[in-house]
Amino acid sequence: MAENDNNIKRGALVVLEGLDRSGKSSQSVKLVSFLENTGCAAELWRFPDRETCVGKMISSYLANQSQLDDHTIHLLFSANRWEKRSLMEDKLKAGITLIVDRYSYSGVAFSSAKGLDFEWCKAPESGLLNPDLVLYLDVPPEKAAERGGYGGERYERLDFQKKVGEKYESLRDSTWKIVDASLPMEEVHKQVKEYVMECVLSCANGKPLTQLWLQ
Ligand code: DGP
Repeated sequence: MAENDNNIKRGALVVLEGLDRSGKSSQSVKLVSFLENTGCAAELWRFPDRETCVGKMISSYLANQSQLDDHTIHLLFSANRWEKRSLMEDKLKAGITLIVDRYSYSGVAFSSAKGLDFEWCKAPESGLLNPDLVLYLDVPPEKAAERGGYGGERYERLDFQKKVGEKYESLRDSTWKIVDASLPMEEVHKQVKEYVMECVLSCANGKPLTQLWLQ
């Protein structure tokens, strides 16, 4: 599949970000089945990956079953992405598109919303794979809080989610695609799949794989 390191024909790394209950997980599932139906190899990934040893520690923390220092849990979330980095690279190079529900941007937004230094939060993410597309599902925190199941985990508090939203704004750049996630699910899906198809085609034609936040 590789032509050379700078211009490889490969799968796309697509990341969905947004507040808790913004609809990322539902849209990720719909996207993967849409891509599969069009004959495009795709897999659904999510971070944190709660199946690994590190992921189990994160899961216990999120369920308020364990307490950890804010810096420590930040580094665990990052380690959880690092432990999957080489597998992600192999899949992309094998032509598989990865639809990833949360990535490094969640890491920085959630931890800096707790008061940790923004640049410190970015540092351990540097060198992970750079997404080809970041889709931000934009929903007012009040509306997200009305959605089913809210409040079950550590970070699902309205005041905190408002801060997370502000941090996401600081992280956004002009390449992010912002989707109004207050719209009906099918309307959101329509917009999301248009962005994704364009991205998938450009990666299939050959695009360098780059690293996140390297100077
Ligand atoms: P989810 O499985 O997508 O519902 O995510 C679980 C919670 O963890 C959610 O409130 C967002 C938060 N989260 C996800 N990734 C990170 C991260 O890297 N760092 C921190 N501090 N929180 C994260």
